[in-house]
This record gives sequence, C-alpha cells and structure tokens, in this order.
Amino acid sequence: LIRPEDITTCDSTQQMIHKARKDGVELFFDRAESMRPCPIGNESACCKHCSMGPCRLNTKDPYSRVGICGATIDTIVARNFGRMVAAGTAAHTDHGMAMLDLFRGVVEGTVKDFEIKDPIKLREVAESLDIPTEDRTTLEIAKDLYKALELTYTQVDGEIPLVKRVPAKTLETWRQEGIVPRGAMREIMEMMHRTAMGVDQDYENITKQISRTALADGWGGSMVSTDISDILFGTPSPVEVEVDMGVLKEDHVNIIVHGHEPILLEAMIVSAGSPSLKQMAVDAGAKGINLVGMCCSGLDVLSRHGIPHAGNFSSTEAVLVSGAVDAMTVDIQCIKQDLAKVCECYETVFITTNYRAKIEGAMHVEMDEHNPLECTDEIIIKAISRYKHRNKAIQIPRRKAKGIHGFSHEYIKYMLGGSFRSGYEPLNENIINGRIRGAAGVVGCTNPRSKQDFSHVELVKELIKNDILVVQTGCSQMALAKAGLTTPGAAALAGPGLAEVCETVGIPPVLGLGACVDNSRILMILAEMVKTGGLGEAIADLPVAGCAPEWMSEKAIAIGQYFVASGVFTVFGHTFPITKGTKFEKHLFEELAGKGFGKWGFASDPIEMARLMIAHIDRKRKDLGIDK
Ligand code: NFS
Ligand code: SF4
Repeated sequence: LIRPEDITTCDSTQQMIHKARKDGVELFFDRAESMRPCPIGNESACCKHCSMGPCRLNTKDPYSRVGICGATIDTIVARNFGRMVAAGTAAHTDHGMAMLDLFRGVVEGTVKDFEIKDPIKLREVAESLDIPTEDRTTLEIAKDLYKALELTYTQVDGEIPLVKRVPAKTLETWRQEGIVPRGAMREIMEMMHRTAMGVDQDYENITKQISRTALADGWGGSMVSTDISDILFGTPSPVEVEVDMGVLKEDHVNIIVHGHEPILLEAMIVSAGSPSLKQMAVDAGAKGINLVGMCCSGLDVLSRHGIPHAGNFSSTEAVLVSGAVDAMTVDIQCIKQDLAKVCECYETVFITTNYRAKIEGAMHVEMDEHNPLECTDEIIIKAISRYKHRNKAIQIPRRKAKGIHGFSHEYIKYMLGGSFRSGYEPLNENIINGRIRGAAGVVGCTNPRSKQDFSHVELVKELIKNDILVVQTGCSQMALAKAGLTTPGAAALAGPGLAEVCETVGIPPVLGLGACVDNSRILMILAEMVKTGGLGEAIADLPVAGCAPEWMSEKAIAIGQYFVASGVFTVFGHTFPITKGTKFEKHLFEELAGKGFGKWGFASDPIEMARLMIAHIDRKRKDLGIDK
C-alpha cells in the first residue's frame, strides 16, 4: 500500500487515511492506486461518437491510423476536448442559471427568504450593462437587470451582454475570429452538434467553437453567477477564517455542506441560528451547532461570512473518517458517489438537496428556494439525532490554520488605491516599476493521481518568491490556506518587491477570491488592469499567467480555455487530455498565441510550472518595454 505521506501533503488527510485503513474503509485514493488509467483514453485518442466505433488510434504514432469514418487524430482529440469544454461550460452556466432563478424569484416577490443584500453592486452591474439607474428604485433596476442577464443564456444572435466589460482590443480579436458568444445555450448546443459524427472535421474550426463556448462560461455563466451571488448574499470583503479539519468540534453537532450553489449554505446559516434548533442541539447534549463548508460551497460562505472550511476535494471522504461529522449535505458538482458508502461506514447522515443530483443510498431532502428553511431545518434535526446516537470512536485531526480570504475584485480596487483614489493604478504602477513582476492565478482542483496540495503550494511559493502576486480560487485556495500562506505574515516568503507592497497595503501575497465560478473575478481584474493603462491594450499584453496544477474536472478545462481565449498563458499540470505530437496540440500550445489569444502550457513539476509562467511574464514585460 502506498504511504499516506506520498498521497497527500495535507496532514489531516494523512491522519484520516491511516484511520480509514485501520477501519477497513476504502477511499478514492485506494482506487486511484488499483485502477490505472487507459493509455489511449488518457491521451484522448479514442472516439465513441457513433456505433461504427469505438475507434482507438495509436498514441505513439498518431497519424498511422484514422477512425472508421476517416476521422483523423486531430479531429478526434479536438472533438473530445470540445465536449469537455461543453460539459464544463454547461456546469457553470447551469449553476448560474439556478442563481438567476433565485434572483427572478426575489425580484418577482415569490422568494421571501432572500433579498437584495448589496444594492450598490446591483447598480454597478446594471451600469456596466448600460441599464439606467438614476432616480430608479432598486427593484426597478433589478427587473431590467434580470432581463439583461437572462440573455447570457437564451440569446440566439448577437453578443452576450457582459462582453461590454471586455477590453476593446481583446474583443476585436474575438470579433475577427467570429467567436464572440451569442448565448450560452446556443454555444453549448452548437459545440455538441459540431462534435457529433460527421460534422465539423477541421480541428482549427472546431477550436473556434471551443473558444466561443468557453467564453460563454467565463464572461457569461460564471460571471453572472458571481454577480448575482454578490447581489443576493453580499460582495465579499476580507475576513479572517479558520480552515482545515481541526474546525470540527467534538462537543458540537457538526454539519458539513459540500457542493457549489451558495443558497444551501446561506439557508443553513439561518436555520443554524434558530433558537429552537439550537435548544434542540443543547437538549441532545451538544454545546451547539457547528456549520462547516467544503469545496466551492464552503469557499462562497467563507468569503462572505467567515464560516470555517474543512478542506478541498480530495479531503471530502477523509473528513468523514473522523467520525465527528453528524451530517454531510451536498447539492451539485464534485460530489464523489462513494461519499454515500463512507457515510454509511461512520453512520453520518448523507443528504442530497438538489433535484439535479440524487445519489443512490443518500437521503434526499429537496431544497426549494421558495421555502428553503424547510430543507435546512430538517437537515439540522437529522444531524442532531445522529449526534445523540453517536457510537463511533471520534478522532478529529487537530490541525487548523487561520487566514484572510474574501478578496473580490471590487475590494482589491478599493484596498490598493485607498479611499482617496480607489483603482488599479497602484497595482499597474508597481508592476511597471518592477516591485511586482506580474500576477498569476493559481486555481483548480486536487486529484488523487497527483499528491494532494503539493503542486499548488510549491508553485505558489515559487511564484511569490519571484515577486509575482498570486490570486486564487477553488480547491487551490484551500490548499494554500491550510499551508498558512493566506496571512499577511506570508509576505516573509515573498520576494523583496512583492513583500514591500504587501506590507504597505497589509495584504497576504496570496489573495483568495472564492469559488471556481469566481474565476470571473480574475477576468475582471485583468480587464481593469488593461483599462487602467500602461500595460498594453489587450489582456494578451499583460504580464500575467494562470495555472491549474492538479486539475481533474471538465469544468477546469472550460476555465482554462476561457483564460486562453481571453489572452492568458495557462499551464495545466499532471496530465493533459490530448495526444502529443499532433497538429491540435501545436494549435493549442503555440498557434493560438499568434492570433492574439493566450495559449496552453503543460508541466508535471511545480517548479517547472513556475518557470514557464515566469518566463512568459518576463517576455510580456520585455514586449511592454518595462523590463529593467
Ligand atoms: Ni472547481 Fe469547485 Fe474543487 Fe475542482 Fe471541484 S470543488 S468548481 S472543479 S474539485 S476546484
Ligand atoms: Fe469511429 Fe468516426 Fe464513429 Fe468516431 S465518429 S466512433 S471515429 S467511426
């Protein structure tokens, strides 16, 4: 058996793997060991888009064979890649759609338990879409905004509304290529159509639709999701939070909320505050109710309300092994089916809440946004009852780390500029004068095929050491939070220029922006940097780079592609779903940059990832004439 220390650098998860082995409970790490990936599928060199196949091509000699229909390796890998982007985009846009449903309910008055919490953001978003705001009530503006944002999904012709935020030159590139998204539904539909048997069989043309679909995610579905979440639940501002499994409390009713739609945890917070439920917990012998987030759901409420967070994707089973979790409740995305089994082993109540995502063996308590507390009250009652009947040995890892999170792009603007001249000028100035070399987004999942957290942490350390400011989202943010790098004190690990800026402003060198849909906040930062001036005219001119070192989800591929199409050099780690030595590879990894986009990069080792990113940033600095 592989040693836990070789599986993960997360100490709590290591402890839980040891315990799981003692308890005879299988975790996904164990299956990752015993199930080797198929070498052909690993390079995406197979096609099963029709029943003449499946056709498997030779990854060692990719042009030696074609599919039965004649599809070449480039067609096959491009189509497979396109379908990953379609699936990832669908996930983010459907999540955004759920937020839009909620917003519509609030605007129409049919949803009473939520309200517009941030009318300032509402006005800003409306103004960014040229919706008149002067002398109008919040509700009037909200009604117009709803209609405008709905077009992000449903529009069949024209340009999605939020492209108004894209720097002019970047948008010009998209127009020239004919890839400005019309509406997300149309782009996803067309992507699926074009990748079906016998349709688009030119990898360059397929790539155009891949970009168009991905852009409908980044500047569409994800951005709408972030904006509406901020409007309804508040725009994040820095907050100190505790993370890691040590946030579980043995003498409390522990409830973990894992998934992606913020509404579940927002409603849980209200229920957990109810005096009668608190009393019920006390009557059961507990000191109180302890709400804890995981994955992106957790990041949403950590950023907004400082709710503690127990860990990232690779720790969602491990945390159950503690025996201290009375209920785990989930909604959509990144929820491993085997959580049901592990919950059963530890008698943890496992509850699905979304009609889209039921799991065999789980209890289903549906969340209805018109009456959300009915669902969350019931979850708490079930958790209290598990607490009362706890009969498993409990072993909670003692590790906890404190950090500052909740950096929205609005707050970054305010914080950098101070109250007198809020704006991105200070960031741009510090990049131009060389104190900050550039900026990097380090984001994305963890993956049992890659030592958990290791690449995230080593990469970020290397970047900040080289004076590169790091922004983060998703499971990556949690890796760095656990490692203690989201505190202002971490500036000690930064290079002298970055450290000076961090100390002056009082920020960590690693800024957590929230969940994966909040990668849209990174796009907004990039757009602001271009508009502020001095760093070129397009996003592709900026000295920035992105990385998802331990990615696993199709959503990550969609995100990577929208960053590439927006102009960012984007490095992925540990594996990449295309066949090496193909024209399609060359297209993604080299040629796109020549058309005014960014491009993809790949490396397995975090120091090598950093080297690629720094080299790109230095090249951009040189092009801008700010290398000294
Ligand atoms: Ni992002 Fe959130 Fe994590 Fe990966 Fe999954 S939780 S949306 S996909 S695993 S970062
Ligand atoms: Fe094979 Fe072509 Fe059918 Fe794909 S579409 S399975 S390559 S015959």
